[in-house]
Amino acid sequence: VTLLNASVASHWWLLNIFFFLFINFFPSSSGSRPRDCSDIYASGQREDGIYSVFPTHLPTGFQVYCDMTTDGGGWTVIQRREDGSVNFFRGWDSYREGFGKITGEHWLGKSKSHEYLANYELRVDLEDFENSTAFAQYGTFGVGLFSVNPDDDGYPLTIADYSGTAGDSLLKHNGMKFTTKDQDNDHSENNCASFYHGAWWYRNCHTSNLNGQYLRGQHTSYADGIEWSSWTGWQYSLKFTEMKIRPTREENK
Ligand SMILES: [Ca+2]
Repeated sequence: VTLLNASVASHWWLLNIFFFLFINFFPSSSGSRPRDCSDIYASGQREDGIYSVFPTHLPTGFQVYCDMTTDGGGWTVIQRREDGSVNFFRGWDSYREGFGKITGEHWLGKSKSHEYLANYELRVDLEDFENSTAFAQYGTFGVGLFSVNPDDDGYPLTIADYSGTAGDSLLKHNGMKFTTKDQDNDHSENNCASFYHGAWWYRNCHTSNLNGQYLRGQHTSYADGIEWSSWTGWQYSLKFTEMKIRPTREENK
């Protein structure tokens, strides 16, 4: 009996410690939880890794990878390529719901990310096979911002205010809807996603194709790899890409 009581007591003690940590991890008198990595950064976390977020439109929450070290941290990663282990040549439903592993290659999913994209900025980190790095940053980024039903509307891209070292390869996609191999929303007579083996906010067709095939550097085919044309042209498939979002400074708490 004594042993049992001691066990219960120690567990109660542990529970209280846990509760204390939980409350302090998400400091808020209203009990609100982090909507994204920026909120988690503001609560004091400084390590890259997996965290749970609870955007208002998905209160049950889900896991994301947070970049807490690049350019002030607080970035929620929405796309990563790094080794070709995940097939990115997928259809509309996959790109809506997301796929891959949060710790590795993945696409977070537009249904998870679109509603908190108002007043967000986008950073795109790139690396080639000579280990050179570059980045492109956009002060305005949104998907389906002005859509009553973003999925029906094709998740149109809002993008503006470029800065960085990789050059801009996304502004020409401003206003374009997302196209996958099974849903053609582009301005080409073909399906750009099928033609360039990707899924993107294609126009007719692209200056960037970060969901293209993992072709490992120079390739003889045209524009169907992981391309960022202003940095490495249309026949060089990048080794590493990461797209990440963060509230713009005016919106930062
Ligand atoms: Ca078309």
